[in-house]
Amino acid sequence: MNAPHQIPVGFSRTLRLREMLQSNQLEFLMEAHNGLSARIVKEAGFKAIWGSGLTISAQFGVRDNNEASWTQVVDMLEFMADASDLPILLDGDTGYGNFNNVRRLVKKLEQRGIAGVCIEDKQFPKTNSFLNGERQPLAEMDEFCGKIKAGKDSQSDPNFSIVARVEALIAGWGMEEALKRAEAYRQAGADAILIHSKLSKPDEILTFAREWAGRGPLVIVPTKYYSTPTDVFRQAGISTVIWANHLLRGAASTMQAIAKEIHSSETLVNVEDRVASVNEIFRLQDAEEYSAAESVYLSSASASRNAVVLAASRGAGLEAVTADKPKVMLPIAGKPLLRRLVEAFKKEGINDITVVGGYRADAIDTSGIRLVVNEKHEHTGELASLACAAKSFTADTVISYGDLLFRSYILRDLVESDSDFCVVVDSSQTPGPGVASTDFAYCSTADDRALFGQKVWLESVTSSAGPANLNSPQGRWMGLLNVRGAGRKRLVATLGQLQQRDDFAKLDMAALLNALIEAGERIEVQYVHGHWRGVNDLDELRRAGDFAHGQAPYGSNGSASAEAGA
Ligand code: SPV
Ligand code: MG
Repeated sequence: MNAPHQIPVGFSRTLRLREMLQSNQLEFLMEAHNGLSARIVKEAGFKAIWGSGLTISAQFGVRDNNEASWTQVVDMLEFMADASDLPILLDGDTGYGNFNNVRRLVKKLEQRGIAGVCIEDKQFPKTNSFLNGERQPLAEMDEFCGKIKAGKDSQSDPNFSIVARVEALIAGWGMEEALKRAEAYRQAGADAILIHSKLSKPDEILTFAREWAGRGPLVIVPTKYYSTPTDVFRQAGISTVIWANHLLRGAASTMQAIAKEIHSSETLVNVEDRVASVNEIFRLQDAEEYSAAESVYLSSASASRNAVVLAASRGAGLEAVTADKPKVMLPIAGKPLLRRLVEAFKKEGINDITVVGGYRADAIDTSGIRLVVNEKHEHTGELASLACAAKSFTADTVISYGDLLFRSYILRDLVESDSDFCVVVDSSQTPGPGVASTDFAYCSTADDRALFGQKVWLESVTSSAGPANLNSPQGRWMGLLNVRGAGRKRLVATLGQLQQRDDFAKLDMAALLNALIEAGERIEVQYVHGHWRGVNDLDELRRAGDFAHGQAPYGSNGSASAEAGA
């Protein structure tokens, strides 16, 4: 048979525990009492766990007298088995009843991935062995043999282990009785014998081991004779040592000290550096796996998303109404533009919203958003503002002008795009007198109903930084860009390269789109035909009010027809 350290972790937990019990070298089980401690035992390097009756009952705040029901114990074991892939040997007390209860226990433990159970020859309900030892009634030996047989007969995995615990020394019945019982339990089918002693010296255990003479694996619990060098157990031919309760005791003394300190000092400052960080708790809970799974399994609509809103400008052409506030705080049908935009994002489940303010940033309503300020807004353009929000690209991100009003399907369709970059282009807008010449979009194909389902790609956008090109564009870029997945990193890199340019302060979003295209990125175009408004002058501000009224829910004062026909 292989030595246990050669058993690959992928092997079943039952086999791993069985191998430990049977190996020629001394093995160790470490106590755990819940999922967190089970994880900690595994990380410390132990190969198996002792599911201690004392510590599981203590962490529930009840006594080690079967006050917690056996199903409550088994539920806790399930958390432990989930938190750690180590084999668990349950301290099953007396088996929680007669032979029939043991049969059901074994079945339930197997179903929950527990590797074995230790049952002791006392009477139900038991008392901890270190309390009133002499008054602890032992079970009748034959009856206990029946329990062992019943357990062995009911296991379906041949490697599930049943350890028989002899309490004769604890109850003061003497060595001869202990040896007699151990032999009977061995013959009844026990996979190992746990011989327990409450003396502060290992004398009883060593005598027992000598007399036992290797008839089967011996397990010990040196809680009381803890000062014995571990090599003494090795030389005595002990199979397995159980460190039975030390994590719970360590947790209790630490919790007592911390509770006392915080209570008396009324501050956390003295304890913060002496306790595990919150991040360490997240790590022990495997929070990282959750985030990874989220990106695989959450539908793109509900995955976490960010928005960055460019809102630094006062608005050329709006000076008359922006003396005390930036353009995004102008009320449209009674509600500021920015609030309408934030509501549109929230409706799409986009709750992490960074707004880059500049002019009169102090007047921006910051509820539900994170405000960052482009301090140099007077002398810089859109990309300088976007760079202020570079830290916000922690998830798929929608970058938006701050002065947009739009029908909700536009944002929904944009974030559902599976392209790394996607923009919305309004094919109803063409250059003309009184229309700003920037943001006109040249696309691989013009808008056409026959396009449905085919992808269209952006080829360039007119930018204040580039040569004017008004040769029949296919529409106007609305000021919405979605960046997803690996595209985020590439966008930040391109932005970084543009920052090296002398004219960076003057660059607009269109310059970024053009730089991405020049770098070989494919930017998907989603066409719309109206259904949105930008606000660049007083006339557009008035029309935005009409549009907003047309968007108001039925039954409110808005008219449903005002936005029709865009
Ligand atoms: C336990 O850990 O619950 C045990 C060992 O049974 S002892 O407390 O030493 O009895
Ligand atoms: Mg116990």
